[in-house]
Amino acid sequence: MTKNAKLQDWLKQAVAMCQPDRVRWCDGSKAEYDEMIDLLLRSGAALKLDPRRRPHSYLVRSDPGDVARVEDRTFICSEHEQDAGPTNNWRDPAEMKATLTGLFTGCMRGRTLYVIPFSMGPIGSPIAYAGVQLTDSPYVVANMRIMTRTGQPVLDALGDRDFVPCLHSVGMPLNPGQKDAAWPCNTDHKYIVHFPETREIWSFGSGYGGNALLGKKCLALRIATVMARDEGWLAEHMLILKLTNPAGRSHYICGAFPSACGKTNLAMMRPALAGWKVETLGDDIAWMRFGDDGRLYAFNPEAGFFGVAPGTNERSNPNAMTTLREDVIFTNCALTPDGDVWWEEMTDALPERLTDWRGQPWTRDLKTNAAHPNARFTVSASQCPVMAPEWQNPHGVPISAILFGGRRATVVPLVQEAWDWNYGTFLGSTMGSEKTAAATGKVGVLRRDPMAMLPFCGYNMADYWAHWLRIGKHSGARLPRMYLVNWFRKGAGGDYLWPGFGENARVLKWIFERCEGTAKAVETPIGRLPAEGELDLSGMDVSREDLAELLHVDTAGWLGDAAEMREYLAQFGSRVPTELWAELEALENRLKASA
Ligand code: OXD
Ligand code: MN
Repeated sequence: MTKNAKLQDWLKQAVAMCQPDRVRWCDGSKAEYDEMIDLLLRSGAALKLDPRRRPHSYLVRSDPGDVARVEDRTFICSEHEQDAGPTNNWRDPAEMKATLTGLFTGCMRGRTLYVIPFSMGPIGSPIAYAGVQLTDSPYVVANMRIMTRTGQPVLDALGDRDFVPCLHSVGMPLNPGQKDAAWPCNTDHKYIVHFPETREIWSFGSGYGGNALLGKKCLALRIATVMARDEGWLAEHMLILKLTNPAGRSHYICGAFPSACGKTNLAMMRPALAGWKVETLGDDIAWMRFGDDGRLYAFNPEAGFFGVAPGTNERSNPNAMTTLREDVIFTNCALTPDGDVWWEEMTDALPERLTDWRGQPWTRDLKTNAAHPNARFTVSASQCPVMAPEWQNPHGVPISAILFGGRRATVVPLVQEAWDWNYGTFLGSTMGSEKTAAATGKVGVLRRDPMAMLPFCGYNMADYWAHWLRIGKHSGARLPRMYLVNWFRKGAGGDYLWPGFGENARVLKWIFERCEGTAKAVETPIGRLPAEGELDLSGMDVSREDLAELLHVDTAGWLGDAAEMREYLAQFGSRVPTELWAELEALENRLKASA
């Protein structure tokens, strides 16, 4: 299987601590996947959807107390508290290890410990990284097979090299004869823990998404940000897309948006502009390194999509709907009477009757959510009809532009271009977004979410900004252009001013043409905005007033925002790079001069 000494030693220790009844090495095969599904069907966690409607697909219902990432139970245990910074939950690593050792001791009694070797990135790629997850959850095994590359080829490529150990348990041991829960978890003791110096992950008590599929947020973001800082690259919460114009020229674009702000929709967009084409390389995570030509090359370390289902439909994301036709694991969606899934906004008309995500009868007069707002689909990227053929390129693709975007009902215009890398880094560092249901907590509240990395940076956020600024000084760098975008601006009446989805191609077209040097911009105090007539609105129904509002520079709003940014940055004290203070001051001065 493997002669990797670290893996063998670690596994031996984990088995002694967790005391599983059995150990099973996962080979990543289809037969193994089917077996895991069978276990979920027999436990009552999953049900098979009608194969005539949704072939080879399953609906899993989680425990109602285990439905989203738990940011308040996510910890960065660096040696020094300052290295985790004020936006992370810090605990002393030795104390945390002692707590976790207590919790993990005997935690897999009555269960099987599965060993999942996985690769983030194409197996054997010089820029991929391996992890090994130990877990007692068949749901995790099945999902990891979709979301990562797994199995013996990973071990073969690993040889004796280092990997990230990822220990996971649902935290519910079984006594002899004890009946299992359909979705075992430990609602009262959840710990999603990262040790950045030793590059280890320990996760206890949750079986859901980013808490449990440890290759995703834990490895490919939190631990990878630390590796990227030390090795001079970037690990980012970004989609990667390829945009091709009618003449057949292409640019690759990355985009950072907080969870549940439409990254998957943008990555798979069907453009509203004739002749333009978007192809997908990734919808959630991008790793970027400099190539020999000084450009930043990005690749997607994942192999599947773990997307938010509610809001996905033939209008918002027709390519996702095609991707989801078969071979999908759905979690916490509603069930239709004819054995298919349903979620809010999937269809124009509300179904009359459903079974809701908790398994309760639902009728439309109830006015409750039938699917959980953070209901998800897990599906292989290879099923997406618009995957760019180069998405598995082991060296990645050269990035021309980076987008930063959040949900902002006010202030931030549809699009603005940064003059240079430092100002772009400033815009990314101070971006805000109204909170969504992807994590537990109050929806709708504005929070600063730097580069959409607030819950995903494995070290002090101020040091992370310094790292971005350092990347900008890389010798011989030919850096991407940077943009702040906002699809979510609302008018006085509370309606969205911009239709979004495929219409966002109009903004992408302007960005593409900026990269080509053919589109014009106007200078404003906040950046460069599309010059009059430069945004292609052909065939689009947007009023002059709405457009003016979308591209309006709200000086008072920005001055208010800048004051908030100042307060936000101040919490990081002396670690804030001086360049960011300088950018903020210059922005305020430009705004005041124009007021
Ligand atoms: C995700 C998230 O699951 O950001 O991608 O929450
Ligand atoms: Mn995400």
